[in-house]
Amino acid sequence: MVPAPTIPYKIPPSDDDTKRGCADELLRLMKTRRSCRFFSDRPVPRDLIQRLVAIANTAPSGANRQPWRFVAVDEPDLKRRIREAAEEEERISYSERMPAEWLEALEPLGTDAHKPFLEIAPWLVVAFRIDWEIVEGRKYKSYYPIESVGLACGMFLMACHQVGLATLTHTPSPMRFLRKILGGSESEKPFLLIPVGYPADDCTVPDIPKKTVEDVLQWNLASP
Ligand code: IYR
Repeated sequence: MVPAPTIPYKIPPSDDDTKRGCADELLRLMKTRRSCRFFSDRPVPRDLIQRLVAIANTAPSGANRQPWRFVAVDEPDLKRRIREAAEEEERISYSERMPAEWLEALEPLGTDAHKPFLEIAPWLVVAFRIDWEIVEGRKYKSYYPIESVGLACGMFLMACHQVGLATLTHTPSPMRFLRKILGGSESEKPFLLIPVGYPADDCTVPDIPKKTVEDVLQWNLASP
């Protein structure tokens, strides 16, 4: 392949104080984002989901291959089948597959194998990771597919929150059932199941702390 032609890249100028104000405002908003496990059945229009996936689709990706596909599900029968299959896997996970240490780590979240939100949330957006694609008979491998689809999902979550929609990053494990139910080629692996909607009126979330920026940010060399 030859290098693509180039086009100018510019960002609208703003002064540092404007940037500080924007960053502080965005931080204030993002600090209010929580994983939601109690959804309302209030509908969310399909075109909003399309807009949010379009935002996810702007994510950077290995060799610009965009190794993701999002399947948006709102049909009640499909949601019911997804819930049933997820709960079946989760029952085994909670009772047999997850070691005691993992179960202990989940205790503060109060999760169990019961996943009614999979039927109640108006949309289940399933992100698939694409490992390769065949285009006009030629096979194109993905590069850094896990990182890439993770970035796209992160941008999707942030976009949902910005427009006022709640999400959950749900990973019923294993997730093979999602391809069986939703179809797709063997080059696609379920990556994340994201219920999207509004929190139920009586929704609560665990009161758990986050690390501070000082905890997670190192400037230059580690102190000895
Ligand atoms: N998939 C299970 C267990 C679970 C695992 C992790 I790591 C979490 O952060 C939360 C839950 C479930 O969804 O219940």
